[in-house]
Amino acid sequence: MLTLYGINLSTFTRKLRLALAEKGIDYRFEQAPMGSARVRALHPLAKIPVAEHDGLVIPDSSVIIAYLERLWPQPALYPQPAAGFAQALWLEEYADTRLREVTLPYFAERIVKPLFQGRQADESVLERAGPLRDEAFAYLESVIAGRCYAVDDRFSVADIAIGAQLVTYQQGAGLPDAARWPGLARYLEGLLVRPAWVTLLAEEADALAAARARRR
Ligand SMILES: N[C@@H](CCC(=O)N[C@@H](CS)C(=O)NCC(=O)O)C(=O)O
Repeated sequence: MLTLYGINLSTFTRKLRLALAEKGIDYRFEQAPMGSARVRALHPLAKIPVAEHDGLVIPDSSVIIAYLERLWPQPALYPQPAAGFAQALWLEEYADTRLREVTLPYFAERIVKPLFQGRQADESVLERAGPLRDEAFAYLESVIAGRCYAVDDRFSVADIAIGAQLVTYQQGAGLPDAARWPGLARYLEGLLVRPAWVTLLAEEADALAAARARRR
C-alpha cells in the first residue's frame, strides 16, 4: 500500500491525489503539514507531498507521478509520442513553477491570511500580482487554444499540474474571468467535472467551509 504524506488544500498534494484518483490507485493519506517533524524526516526539503511505497521514500509530486506511471501504466498520464511527451513535461514544469508563483498570492491573501491566520488580506499584493497572472493566463489561453486538454487532445499529467494550480487560484479569486480567458475558463470547468476531481475538491470545499465556520 502506498502512503501519501501531505494535507488537503496543499496544491502539490492535490496534484498527486488527482493523479492517484485518475489512475484508481488506493493509498493511505496521512495528514502531515509541510515542515512537520514527520515530513522533515522523509523529505530533504521538508516539502509536501512525499510518498512511501514498499519501503521506498519518494519526494516531489512530479517524481511520484512518474513512479506511479511505471507501476500502474493505465490509464496513461504521459503521451506516448515524443513531442507530446515533451510538451506534457514542459507544461507540468511550467505549472509547478510559474503558475504556482501566479496563483499562490491569491490563496495566501484571500484564504490563508483571513481563514488560518486571522489576518486581513493585503490587496496591494494582489494588485502587484495581476500582470504576471495576466501573462501566464494569456500563455495558457494560447496553449489550450479552445481544446479540452493541454496536449494532443487527451488528458495527461499536464492537465493535472495546470488544474491543480488553477484550483488554488479559484479558491482565492474565483474562476479565471471567462470574458478575458474564455478557453482557459472552459478548460478548467471541464476538468472540475471529472469524477476524480469532484470527489477530491468536495473534500477541500468542506475543509474551507469548516475553516470559515471556525472564524465566525
Ligand atoms: N516541487 C515540489 C513542490 C512541493 C511544494 O512546494 N509543496 C508546498 C506545499 S503545496 C510546500 O511544501 N511548501 C513548503 C516550503 O516550500 O517550504 C513538488 O512537486 O512536490
